[in-house]
Amino acid sequence: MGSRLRLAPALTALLLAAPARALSGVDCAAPGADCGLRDVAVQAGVLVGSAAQPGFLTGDPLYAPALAADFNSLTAENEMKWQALQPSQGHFNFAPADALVDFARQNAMAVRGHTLLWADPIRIPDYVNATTDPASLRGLLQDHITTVASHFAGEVDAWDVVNEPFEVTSGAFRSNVFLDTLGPSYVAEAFRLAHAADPGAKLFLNEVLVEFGGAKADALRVLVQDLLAQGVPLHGVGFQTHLLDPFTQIDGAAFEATLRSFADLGLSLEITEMDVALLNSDPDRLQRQRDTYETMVAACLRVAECERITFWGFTDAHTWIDGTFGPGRAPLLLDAAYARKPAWFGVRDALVAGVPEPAVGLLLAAALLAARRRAPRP
Ligand code: 9MR
Repeated sequence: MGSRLRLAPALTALLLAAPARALSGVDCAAPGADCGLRDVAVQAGVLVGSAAQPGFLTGDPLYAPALAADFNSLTAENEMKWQALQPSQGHFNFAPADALVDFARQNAMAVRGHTLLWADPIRIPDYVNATTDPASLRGLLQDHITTVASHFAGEVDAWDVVNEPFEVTSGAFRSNVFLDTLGPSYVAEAFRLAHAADPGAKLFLNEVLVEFGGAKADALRVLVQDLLAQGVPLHGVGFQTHLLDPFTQIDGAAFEATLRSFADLGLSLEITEMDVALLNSDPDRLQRQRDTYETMVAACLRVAECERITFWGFTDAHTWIDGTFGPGRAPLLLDAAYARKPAWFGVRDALVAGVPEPAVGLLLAAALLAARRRAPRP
């Protein structure tokens, strides 16, 4: 990795707000250094994040300290979704999401907003699904996005504005009340509303199963180009990176090529929801999982526009994979007792390899850039 600077505005903001917490003062690339992932990441010039749930912050004594030790960015796993924030029309409940934002602030973490619009019928409240009059539906969209993005303005540095607009395994738009009522332009409308409510936030399109190229990634690129050509305020693409081992072919070069193809359009990129579910009893599976994490993180670090890596949780004690695929898939970086797995070391090693020499040069540059103020985005 060369000496390119890769300082997301959110990272510089952290350095400005809490330099002592944001910087460990230890050279994490030195042999034997004992650093949390966040300390290595800041020296590599990226943010490293986790999805989190507020119930575990209070209900599991090991959870909060482990979250704060390794991560300098946080995503609400569920609490910023429409269903959670506005379960019935006009009644907003911000308390659980605000608890996560408070935790992030106390621990010098950035916050990713997830997500203003995940329009799948089972992910959206019934009163929205039932609104098939275009003007009324537009009104709901405007109310929701404006209220939510305004509420979190200044706290959330990046929003997944639209999550998973496509079918899971193809580049066809997924049917939902917005597509069916307003047509595909609902995507552009959501971005414009988000930008009007929080002009300082980076706005992302977030998709699944586009990491290694192919027809769905091609379709996403076409959609992105189309939005940019219309002047839609779209600033980034999120690669969810939910991987299954061993059925997914992990190809770091293909991931890098995909990232570059979007970077070439002038976009920021992030890994937004990474986990690697184990599916068999191969004795080497923890090592393979480590390799998968290392390969994907290293690919992100090779692309200057790839600014943040977020995992979909951090301990095998709490993962959506158990509920969806059954127990025993152990997809995350720490085991259920919060001990570091080989996967943790795979991420650490990829981050260490991404620290430019000498690290101090990056830190000085960070301090300079920290003076830059958060300005509205085009
Ligand atoms: O992990 C999340 C799980 O707890 C929720 O029940 C589910 C539905 O809201 O969403 C899961 O997170 C998803 C994310 O929001 C979007 N990409 C896929 C994630 C895993 O399903």
